[in-house]
Amino acid sequence: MVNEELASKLYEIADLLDLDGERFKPEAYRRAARVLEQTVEDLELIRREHRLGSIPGIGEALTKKIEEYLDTGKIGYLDKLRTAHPSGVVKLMRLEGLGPKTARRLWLELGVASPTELIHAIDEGRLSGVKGFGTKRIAQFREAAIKGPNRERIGLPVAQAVADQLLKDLADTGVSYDRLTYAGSLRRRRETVGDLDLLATSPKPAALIDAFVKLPSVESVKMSGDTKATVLLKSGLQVDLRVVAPESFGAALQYFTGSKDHNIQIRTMALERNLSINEYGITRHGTLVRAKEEAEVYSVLDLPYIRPELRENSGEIEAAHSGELPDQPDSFLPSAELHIHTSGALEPWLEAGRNVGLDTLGFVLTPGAPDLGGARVSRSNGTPIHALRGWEVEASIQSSREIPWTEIDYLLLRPDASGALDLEVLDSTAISEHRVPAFIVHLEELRPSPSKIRWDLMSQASLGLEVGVMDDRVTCESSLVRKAVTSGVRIMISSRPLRTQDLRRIMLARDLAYRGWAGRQDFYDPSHTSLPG
Ligand code: DGT
Ligand code: CA
Ligand code: CA
Repeated sequence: MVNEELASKLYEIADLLDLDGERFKPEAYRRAARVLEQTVEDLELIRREHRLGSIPGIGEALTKKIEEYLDTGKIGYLDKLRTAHPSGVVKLMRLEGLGPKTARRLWLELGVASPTELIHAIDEGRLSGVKGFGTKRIAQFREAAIKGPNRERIGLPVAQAVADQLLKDLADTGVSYDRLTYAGSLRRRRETVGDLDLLATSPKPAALIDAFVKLPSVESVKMSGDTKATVLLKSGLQVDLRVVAPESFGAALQYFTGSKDHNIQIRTMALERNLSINEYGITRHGTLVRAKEEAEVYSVLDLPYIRPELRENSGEIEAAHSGELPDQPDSFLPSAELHIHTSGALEPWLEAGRNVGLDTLGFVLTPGAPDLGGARVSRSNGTPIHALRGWEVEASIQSSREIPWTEIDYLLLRPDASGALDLEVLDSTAISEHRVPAFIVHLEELRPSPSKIRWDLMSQASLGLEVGVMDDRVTCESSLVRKAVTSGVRIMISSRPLRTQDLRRIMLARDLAYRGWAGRQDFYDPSHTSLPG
């Protein structure tokens, strides 16, 4: 998506200007980048209509750079900045916990110009005694330099599976703890996860840490202390475990869930009210009041609880303040899974669907698929569960004659074999005449990028968007969901199941959609629609 690509370029400019010690410009670029990230309309379109200047925070100089980027795919100013800085210093800046300001100090004050030089400087003791660099911080620098700038991120569903297994393994050791959960980007349902952050309370912290570092899935122990440990799993994923005091669990959970930007904004708000918030609790007039529950952090600021999925400092605090947060997903359970391809028996699917609380399952008709026959509602074993018949075709079909309209309950439309999604040639008249709900699916197959999705056409033709969670990744970014929702497009969540047990992923799909600001009314729910037949 061109908006996001450009935003990342602006962030890079801001970082490089920070490295130069510029004072106000970096923040101006970051502000503009954030605005672009949240702009629903494609920049190409805005530009064509000469409306770039009307985007808040985008002045004349930035307009020129945006136009340059749209025309040439480059920003000369950024290229100049890139060549003006030693690449090693840029790598320093990208290390975890460093950032441009620290990299600048290391570079100018100590002549350290790369991660390798940083390790040498630390080992020679050249950082000791330097203002602002305590022993702890220096140790973190060294660890970050060894790890290097680019850790690979893993897909949300994989991270969730690893975390579930880890929590189960820890429980199976029999070690005692009271609370144990994950925080960080996994809890925020970010599409990819850098590392896992576990948080616990326990009557015996040391025993819990000990059991944790000895789990069979642990490859090596990077750090192990009284209340905190960091390990590398055999799968390559890093996991931090922190054991905190029970009275501070809520504050710690809020702190380690992040995102960092959200927390900064929350703490700034607190300071304006003469409060200070950290991972232990809330301090008022010099007295620390611990926060056992996370919601206390928000209620002390007179805010409703903001769910982790939204904590990206992308308007959620303002929305909470004005009562405009999307409906919280705990109040609405997923009701349907419409994207099942199977050639096996139906009964195990219906059973599994019922177990995760679904009331409707949709089977995509293909040669060899099970015959639903007249059995539209299965009442065996209690709660009734509806079985629907779907049909999947390429969205670019120009003729709707091949679609067995009278036999199907809904339509799934996917990109064509080349990955293109051409909604202009879609026969939307036929779809609306047959009154069949239709959804765009398999967004993960879209090439080259989703920037060309015509939200206006989708909304006009009442096409819904599939937000799916597959085995190893998600079908689309939540930023795309946000654009869909803003354009009035409804969301159809799917666990993209290959096996019956995959149906459980539907919760993750719901959370991901919520992360894209989809509220209750934005979800497609077949039970609220009268079905034909
Ligand atoms: P990841 O692991 O890259 O997918 O993303 P996160 O958000 O899990 O980041 P991580 O693991 O570095 O830190 C977990 C949370 O801890 C983060 O979201 C906010 C909090 N946190 C960590 N370091 C800092 C920090 O230096 N300042 C602030 N304000 N919060 C931090
Ligand atoms: Ca993390
Ligand atoms: Ca971490």
